Amino acid sequence: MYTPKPEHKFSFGLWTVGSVGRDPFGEPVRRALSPVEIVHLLAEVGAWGVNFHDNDLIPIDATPAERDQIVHNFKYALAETGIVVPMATTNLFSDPAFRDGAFTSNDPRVRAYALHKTMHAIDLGVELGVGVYVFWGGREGAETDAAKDPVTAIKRTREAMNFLCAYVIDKGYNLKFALEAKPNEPRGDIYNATTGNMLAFIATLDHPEMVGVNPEVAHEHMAGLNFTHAVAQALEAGKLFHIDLNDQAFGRYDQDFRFGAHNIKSAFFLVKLLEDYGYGGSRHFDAHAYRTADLDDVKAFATGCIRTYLILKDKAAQFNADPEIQALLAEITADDGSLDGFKGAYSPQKAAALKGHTFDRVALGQRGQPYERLDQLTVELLLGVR
Ligand code: GLT
Ligand code: MN
Ligand code: MN
Repeated sequence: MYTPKPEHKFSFGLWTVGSVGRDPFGEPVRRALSPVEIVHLLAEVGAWGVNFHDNDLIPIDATPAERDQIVHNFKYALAETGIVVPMATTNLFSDPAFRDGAFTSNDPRVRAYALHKTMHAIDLGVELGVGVYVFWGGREGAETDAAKDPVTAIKRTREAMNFLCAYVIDKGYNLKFALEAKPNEPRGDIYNATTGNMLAFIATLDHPEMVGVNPEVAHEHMAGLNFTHAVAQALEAGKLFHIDLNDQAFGRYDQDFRFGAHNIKSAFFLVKLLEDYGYGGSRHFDAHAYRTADLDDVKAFATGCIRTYLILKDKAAQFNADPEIQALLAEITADDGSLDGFKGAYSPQKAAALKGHTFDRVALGQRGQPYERLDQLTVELLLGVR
């Protein structure tokens, strides 16, 4: 019943199941798996796709011959397993060259190098069949606003995105961009810190139709925000091109936990939103196993992400079919049609009639709503007693 199928579009980044468990305070705890080994691991747990940063696949200092060999081996593993590559991205944050950011660096040579590196990485992604290219800003932020004018940073980001959109158009690639916000890591203040910021920024680009968002659960939670609402805004705007699923306790360090590991209820409302609105993109798990995990436990982690999604998808269908829940929803949203004349588009007549209408404000304020009952039914459904 909770068996993953290709149509579910479950994907993982090479850096996710491949994480060696390094953190700011500790050394690796697991052996580094090769990209080929990771592809086989993902096939074993029933994933559909694998995503990568350019340097997850090809070391930054690889020779052209090494690159070709790696790509050849990777393609062979993909063909052997049937795993696809739906998304790729650029590592614009690990190398010391990017210590002051990439597209927003104060050093024009670094900004040019970031474009150079991204164009090569886009070529690589397209060679492997990706349809979505993600931009997570990494170090596009600041420790001190004395060093960089934030308006300049926005303008530099726009210039870079416009350049890269034009590159994709020029090359005739069938590729969409997805911008991923994160508020306060690895620098304390990152530009375009939330999905909402990204959506507003996209509207200012030369080719806004090519660019959407890649919201991540943990990143909105780090900002103390409701992730489902951020995703709803993106979905409603036709901008949800990709999604990074994981989990994160509010107020903690960047945890990248297994999907549903912490906030089951918000994970449920997220899955319900994605399924109710027929989101058709990747369900990408951008998460890491606990640092305590060994290889078997990494597989349990990956399987857990997938199973939790599928269980919650099933719970969403149960919610939509539950007579008591649906009766409550019908009661909550009931409309006797008596004010239909005021609905819809503006007209001066409608406005005048609405202004002249008498409302019983006290009666409006006396109506209670059974949201406690509804929420408790939701909790009981999630706890498996309905
Ligand atoms: C990094 C980051 C993620 C991004 C990845 C893509 S890398 O792990 O924390 O949220 O999605 O660059
Ligand atoms: Mn992410
Ligand atoms: Mn993250």
